[in-house]
Amino acid sequence: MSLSAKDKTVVKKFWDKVEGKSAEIGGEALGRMLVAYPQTKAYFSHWGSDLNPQHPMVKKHGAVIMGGIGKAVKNIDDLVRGLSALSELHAFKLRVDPANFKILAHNVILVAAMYFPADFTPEVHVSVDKFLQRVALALAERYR
Ligand code: HNI
Repeated sequence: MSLSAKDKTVVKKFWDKVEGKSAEIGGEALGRMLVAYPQTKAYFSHWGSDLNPQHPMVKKHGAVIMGGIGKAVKNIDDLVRGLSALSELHAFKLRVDPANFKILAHNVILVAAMYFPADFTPEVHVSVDKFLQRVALALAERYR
């Protein structure tokens, strides 16, 4: 399932569109993940017990996560290397179950589509989905 040259072009172009709204999109994606997949809340319990999507830390961290996605776009030709430090952090320090990367990827693509419905053509959908699955895989790389 490697990314084709066309996938990479499509992802970069869509990211150029999305980047300006990425903090908002990330906050909403993270907030939705915590509501729709409540098992993911366990990792953020240090932010307090009332982890609703409006929580300022959720909004703030949404921007941080999208910074990670932006880094992935920049390293699209070698995601494993580009995301290696982030993978190590999630594996050994944060101890996030890597199954959750796919769950967050799903929420990110969903919210990006909500924000940019006209740009989110089937062609964009397939390439961005492939890209985010590769990001999830690259983030799981150091779990061994
Ligand atoms: Ni994640 C911290 C990027 C998925 C739980 N995460 C980060 C940071 C980045 C980041 C960037 C900040 C690193 C630093 O401080 O140097 N995370 C990403 C990306 C994805 C992802 C790109 C997937 C697309 N993280 C997840 C998932 C979970 C998760 C799925 C849990 C369900 N991440 C965390 C936690 C932290 C974190 C917890 C630390 C939060 C804190 O308190 O600062």
